[in-house]
Amino acid sequence: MNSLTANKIKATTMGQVVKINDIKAITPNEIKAIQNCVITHGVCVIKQPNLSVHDLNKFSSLFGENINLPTFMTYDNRVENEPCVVRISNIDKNGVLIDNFKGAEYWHQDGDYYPDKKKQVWNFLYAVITPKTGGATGFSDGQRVLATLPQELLQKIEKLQISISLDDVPDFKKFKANSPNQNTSSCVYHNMVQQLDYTKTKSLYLGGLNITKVIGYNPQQSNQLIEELSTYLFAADNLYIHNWEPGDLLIWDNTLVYHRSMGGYGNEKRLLYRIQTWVFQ
Ligand SMILES: O=C(O)CCC(=O)C(=O)O
Ligand SMILES: [Fe+2]
Repeated sequence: MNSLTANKIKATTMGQVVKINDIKAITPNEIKAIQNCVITHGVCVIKQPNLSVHDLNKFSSLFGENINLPTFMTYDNRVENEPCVVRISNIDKNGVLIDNFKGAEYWHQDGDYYPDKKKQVWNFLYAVITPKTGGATGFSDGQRVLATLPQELLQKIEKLQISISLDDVPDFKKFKANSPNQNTSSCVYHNMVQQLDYTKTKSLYLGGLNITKVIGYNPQQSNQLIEELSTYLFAADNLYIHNWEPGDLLIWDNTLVYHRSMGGYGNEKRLLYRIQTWVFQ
């Protein structure tokens, strides 16, 4: 494991930079260390210039089963011949700039719309073109935040569940309208505070904050509680904002951290490749 060191990004439990010499020649020990890093710190950053889409696909499949998403969940921007790789970009599949693109500019947890075991999704996001202004990705620490909540609030939410519907996800709605035959889902339910088999600590799980509903609460009570929790979740010291450089690879566990595009890049070009993986346990 000589080639791998992990450096704290800032003083939260979240986010570590992991150095590996060559991702294409990764060793079992290095894989284990990256797994531990993501599970402990939620997000891990690897600097790895010139990674091909094919190499990225191969790399992420070492950690789980790469997900072949239905088209309406891909911004209709899948990479040709690599069905599990999606362009997170304001450049469409024909190379045309999408004016004023604002995908993913809200706090969410990918996979919240799957039933409980299936929501254990890791994202692999790799930067190819980064804008000069804006275009960062923000993360909020769902593990650390629990320690910052007042005891009474923690006790209350430990008994609560949320519901999420795939039909409500803002980024999917537009594409779903164009493909009415794609399967739609009913609601799924999750504990608001959870401990997964493979993680070391509990985390606060709200899913996409703009679509989550607290079970047993009316819409106003539900929104009020989400707002109260948001003040802790999005406190400055519970955040990590990643300013991308080409060649950065970020890996995160969607059950442990929240993420969003921070936007602000106007019509400057931005191109990231993303793979989602159902993590092996
Ligand atoms: O564009 C970003 O910064 C985040 C994209 C996103 O939500 C994702 O990769 O799942
Ligand atoms: Fe996302």
